Amino acid sequence: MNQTTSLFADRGYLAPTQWATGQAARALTHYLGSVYSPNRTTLISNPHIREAWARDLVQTPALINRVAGMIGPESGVDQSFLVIKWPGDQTVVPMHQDGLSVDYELDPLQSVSSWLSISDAPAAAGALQFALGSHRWGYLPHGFDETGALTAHGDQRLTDCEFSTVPTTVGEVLLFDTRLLHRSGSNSTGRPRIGLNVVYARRSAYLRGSAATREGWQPIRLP
Ligand SMILES: O=C(O)CCC(=O)C(=O)O
Repeated sequence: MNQTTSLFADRGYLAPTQWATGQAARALTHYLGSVYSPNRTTLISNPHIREAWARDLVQTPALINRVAGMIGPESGVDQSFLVIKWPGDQTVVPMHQDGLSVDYELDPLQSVSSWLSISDAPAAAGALQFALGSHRWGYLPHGFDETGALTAHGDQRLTDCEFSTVPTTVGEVLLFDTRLLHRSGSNSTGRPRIGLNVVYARRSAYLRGSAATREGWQPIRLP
């Protein structure tokens, strides 16, 4: 096992790498900051099937080459999710795992989660937080909270589980296990915090559900 593989196996995520140069990524920060309205938290499911910027982003060569190296070239996008936390936005994303919901479950060895930092995401802006090693607990029960957000519950280990904050800068991407518990806090800075979560999976990854029933499923095209 090389160092990268063993880090992924131990703590459940890889150190951030670049999906784009800061300059290219900042152009997208400005674009998204101008097209969406700052009235309330922006939450958009599967933008890659409707919007050109997201269609390009999920196919970014620097990202999909790594994904293909981890789960194989015959993979696709399972889902994407855009979150913009506007300045002073109190919204938090509760702890959850990306590889399951009521209607599907992904084999963690045939799927991988990613989170693309489309703006800087320091701790104060609501950076991603991981419960290191929690992927080894397997999938936990999930339900929807009062805001409609998917959240893990019903396991004693959730009560005292600790989260590590992983600040990122614009143009970086985090790759993590689809069982890794993660969450994010509010944005107390004066700038929007923009991130795109993309889950990649092989067609054969579906332990429940199938690629055919996933709204966002789309094969990746390697360069
Ligand atoms: O952007 C965030 O703050 C978290 C997004 C996330 O965890 C998800 O979409 O699964």
